[in-house]
Amino acid sequence: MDMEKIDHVGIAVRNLQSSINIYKSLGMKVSDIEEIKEQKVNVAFIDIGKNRIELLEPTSPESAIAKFIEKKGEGIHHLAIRVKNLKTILAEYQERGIRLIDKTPRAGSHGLKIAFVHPKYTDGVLLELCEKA
Ligand code: CMX
Repeated sequence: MDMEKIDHVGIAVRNLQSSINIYKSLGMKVSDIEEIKEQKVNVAFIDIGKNRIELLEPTSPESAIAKFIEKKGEGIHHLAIRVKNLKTILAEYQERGIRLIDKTPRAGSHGLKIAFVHPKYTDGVLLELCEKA
């Protein structure tokens, strides 16, 4: 199975601009804000060497991020792994009965294709698989 690297760590925040200012005050470079309509979030990325942190703010009370913050508070939300052949991996997982949130790829940031494995399968960690389009 073709897994390349940890693509990013996702952090749920209430107010994206306020979080951006915090990370900037720590000397970090933060990208412009991007809206991902399909996920009902606004995101910004922090590049640290070859690694990235994704800050996520909900754009609707229906957003998974809004529900997460309501239940658990702000903080680390998911771990994203860069893969090749996302469709094939999802089909294989499905065949093996692995609990998926997305059975087919959806649209993520920067044109990435993304899909989530359910945190109940991974002992409480929400895993995102992503593939460069
Ligand atoms: N990490 C670990 N566990 C999580 C979690 C997370 N991020 N989010 C929810 N859970 C747990 C809950 O604590 C709950 O566990 P318990 O039953 O033990 O209390 C369980 O999962 C069910 O959670 P819930 O609050 O009832 O919420 P839902 O079932 O409505 O949704 C989930 C949970 C993971 C299916 C949903 O958040 C989802 O579909 N996430 C994937 C999409 C997403 O997160 N999008 C935003 C990011 C987009 C991006 O990166 O671009």
